[in-house]
Amino acid sequence: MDVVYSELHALQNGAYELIGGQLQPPVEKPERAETIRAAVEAAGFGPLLSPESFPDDTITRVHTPEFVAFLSTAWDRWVEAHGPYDALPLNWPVRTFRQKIPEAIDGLLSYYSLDAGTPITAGTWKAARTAVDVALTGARLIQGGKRHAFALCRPPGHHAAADLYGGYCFLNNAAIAAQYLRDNGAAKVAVLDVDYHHGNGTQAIFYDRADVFFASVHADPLQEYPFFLGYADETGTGAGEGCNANYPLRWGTGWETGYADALDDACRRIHGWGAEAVVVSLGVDTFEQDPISQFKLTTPDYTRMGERIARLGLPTLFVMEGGYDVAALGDNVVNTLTGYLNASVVA
Ligand code: SP5
Ligand code: ZN
Repeated sequence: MDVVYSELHALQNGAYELIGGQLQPPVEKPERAETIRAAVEAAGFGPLLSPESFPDDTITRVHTPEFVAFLSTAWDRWVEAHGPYDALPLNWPVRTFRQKIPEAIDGLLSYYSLDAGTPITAGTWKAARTAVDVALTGARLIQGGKRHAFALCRPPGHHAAADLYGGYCFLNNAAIAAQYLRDNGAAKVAVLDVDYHHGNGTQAIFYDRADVFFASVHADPLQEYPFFLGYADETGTGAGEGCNANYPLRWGTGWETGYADALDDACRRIHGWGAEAVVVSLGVDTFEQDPISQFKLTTPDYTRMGERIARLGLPTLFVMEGGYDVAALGDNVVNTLTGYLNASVVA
């Protein structure tokens, strides 16, 4: 399986994350992508391909031009105002506030963000922009006839909406890849999101559309971040009614205790809908030892996950999302891809 990777991911390297009331080193750190790259190479996956450059209009098919302009200039404006420290928002336009776009950089961070856990640093734009190229290079391989590819994206993307960043995500790599597949020949594309957290950004981007099906298996937002989207009654709207499927699962869920059944149902829905290709938002933060998560998947369970995805029988682009137990990340990703490959039926 081709693997697309760029070392420029390391340009995203925040100093701190506010987590549980403490400033700690971020869990979303460069070692994540490096350990995955080493593991997939050691497991014989490859070749390791560098990303091609894609134009900005692939991004603005999914994100607003204003948001892209903000992200690409935010660091310089922040440094001018405050100095070279991680750029973080401090308040949000929640209930009772107006949705105005402010002038000051602090206000812009507030307007365009959904949390304070996602630092914008000197290298954020370059890293996020490159992750899009990584995803699109994978999408182009699929569009060109490959049955599968792995886009080793970092930073991740699935929390980013048309004009929102957060959850360690800036640009929605998987959504941009799905849109690219739509724009280059596939009439119906599914996104299957198996990250522990609900893919609120991807859902929001495609919520009113009948040409992209979004299915997500994730921790119940009553208990878990991002809290305000990802419920089972979110089924799509307008033309997109029936094209969104959420599987919220309670803390403590394991493979045999709800996860496998939810994944199976999500895959059935994607198959029944008639997807021509699937983009998998591959987060492995469902792992039992993940430092910020409460599911109980084990390393062997990821082999089963890959096998189930393979039984869709669809051209498949894996796009890396979350997963924070660096010691096990490599094995969990390799098992997913190996399970997929060993079970895939060549059409
Ligand atoms: C891509 C992705 O996986 N983003 C996840 C962003 C989650 N950020 C909030 C984390 C809050 C963790 N709270 C639990 C702490 C347990 N010690
Ligand atoms: Zn996650």
